[in-house]
Amino acid sequence: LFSQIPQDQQARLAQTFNLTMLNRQSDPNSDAFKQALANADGIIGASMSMRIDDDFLAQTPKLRAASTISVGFDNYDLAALKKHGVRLMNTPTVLTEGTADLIFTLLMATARRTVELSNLIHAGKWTKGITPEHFGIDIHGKTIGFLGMGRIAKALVKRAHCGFDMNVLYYNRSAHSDVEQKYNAKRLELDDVLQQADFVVVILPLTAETTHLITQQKLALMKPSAILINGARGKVIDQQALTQALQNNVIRAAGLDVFEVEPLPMDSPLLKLDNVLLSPHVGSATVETRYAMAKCAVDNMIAALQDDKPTENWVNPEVG
Ligand code: 8YV
Repeated sequence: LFSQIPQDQQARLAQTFNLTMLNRQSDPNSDAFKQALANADGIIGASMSMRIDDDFLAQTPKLRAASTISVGFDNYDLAALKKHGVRLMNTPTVLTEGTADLIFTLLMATARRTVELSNLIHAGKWTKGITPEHFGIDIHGKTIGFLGMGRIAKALVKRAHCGFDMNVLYYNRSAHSDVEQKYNAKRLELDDVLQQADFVVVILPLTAETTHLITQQKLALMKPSAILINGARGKVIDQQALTQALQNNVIRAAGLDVFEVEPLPMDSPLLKLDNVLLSPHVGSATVETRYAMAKCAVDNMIAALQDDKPTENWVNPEVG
């Protein structure tokens, strides 16, 4: 186990398996760590910063299943998993609504400058009326553009269209007639979404094609009044280019839950900017959602190792 898993879920695993906790504090060079990997039939919950690649899998000769406590699996090398015959399962669905809640929270708080204004009161600076320099921007009735149209994007479209009367655009490899019919969403080319949207929300998986999809040139296409929200992976955006765009007011503001390097280094220039709202990769971090994710990951592992059944969350069915 590479993550904290609730006691009742550990107990389910312990009925069949011998469990070893290997967390961020574990020394990867220690004998105990190496021994645990050498004996592992399954691993649960490797963190985003840990790459499960050929080198890692060379240390796990018995491994048959990996169960990540996340929807994203960009830290797993699918070719290496295939080579070593390791099934990979993830936890989509259970985190969809909770993650959409957080992303919409970031959008609203960035637009209305909630944290900045709260900090102003805490700093004892609310001594006279609030002036236009502190005003936010409207959310309702604006145009929102999604980069990606998976489950989380759809949960966001519902919030934006039904709750805030927003006009919905999206950029995605394939068309999604459900959101087009139900919420009048329009599928456009990337540049058109960037040019037309008041809010751009990045919510697509990190792949070779989406790495640095948002460059300095792409940021320059956005309206100077627009807000960029990233709830996907930091590497989808060239963070240096984004920092410069925020410094030079190429766009109005950004709300970021994910970063190119996590935790965000303390010397990051983003920390000096007022027009960026930061959250520490907490899209799925609620009591209810994290419990559901851990349970789903345990269900996946039991299905793979104990029942030898494919699960609907099996992401690499090419591994037989
Ligand atoms: C992480 C996430 O799982 O699901 C994902 O892809 O990014 C998050 O929900 C969470 O930060 C735990 O690593």
